[in-house]
Amino acid sequence: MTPKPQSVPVRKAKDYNSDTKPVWCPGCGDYSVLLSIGKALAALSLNPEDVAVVSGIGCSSRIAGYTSCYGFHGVHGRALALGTGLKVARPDLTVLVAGGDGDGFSIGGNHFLHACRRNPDITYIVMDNQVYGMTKGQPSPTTDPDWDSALSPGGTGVTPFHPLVIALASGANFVARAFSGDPNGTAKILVEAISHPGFSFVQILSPCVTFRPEQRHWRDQVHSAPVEPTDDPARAARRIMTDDSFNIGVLYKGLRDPYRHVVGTTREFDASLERGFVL
Ligand SMILES: Cc1ncc(C[n+]2csc(CCOP(=O)(O)OP(=O)(O)O)c2C)c(N)n1
Ligand code: SF4
Repeated sequence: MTPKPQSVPVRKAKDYNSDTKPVWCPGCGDYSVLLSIGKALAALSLNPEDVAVVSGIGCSSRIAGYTSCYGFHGVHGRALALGTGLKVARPDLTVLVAGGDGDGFSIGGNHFLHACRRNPDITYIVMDNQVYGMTKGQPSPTTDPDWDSALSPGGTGVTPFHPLVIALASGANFVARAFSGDPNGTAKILVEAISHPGFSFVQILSPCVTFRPEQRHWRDQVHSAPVEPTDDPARAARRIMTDDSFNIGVLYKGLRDPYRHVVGTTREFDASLERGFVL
């Protein structure tokens, strides 16, 4: 007798929403990012209890509480440290780390470099709005130098951080740029990011309509990347350095093996060391 095929539960994006209603401003790009994450997890048929969403602090970092997956709303800038530790302890979980450009590239910048370098099999989603939304509009590392605002009169004059290139130089194994206003396109990129081994970094241009209302025009500026992703980090970096910052798509897919913690290889703790430090 032919065995009956196992039925896989068909899930929809909304099955990954928690009962907590988001408090983002109407029109904030982060609503669509939440939708895209749900669509990606549904496309991958992942059970919510097999996924953890880890975040830091910021408007965008609230996302961890808005999914029905395990959520860890951590401290400012430390989401990648938490997410890396979780993946090492529970390699069976799909770990998504999510937050903003302030959380990830200012206070969390050091963790960003070393997460790329360590290459744990996690996906890092940064909702980049080039501003600190939660604390009322200070410039972030990705803000243009001439952005004139009440909190930065005349602009900062400081060269912006280039997260995609820095990720490549630090060893990230997958690099992509997405736009929150295209939830289906973003979901497709997230499916690829989650499925690719190692550290996957997805920068999602996600407008802050309150402090950067001009970002509503991103919709007219974004366009598909004109080339296929490469596995050559130097080529990817050159392309990204010379694009117009609105190229959307998977830009780099590397071949590095992800970090794996091999249980049982840690050396026995040498008690004589501890005795040496006794006062
Ligand atoms: C240690 C610490 N320093 C500063 C803050 C204040 N703070 C909260 S959120 C935030 C920036 C958030 O910006 P971003 O990560 O870009 O997120 P957005 O709100 O724009 O989504 C800052 C500086 C804090 N909560 N903790
Ligand atoms: S302040 Fe900006 S980033 Fe924060 S919820 Fe409002 S629109 Fe979104």
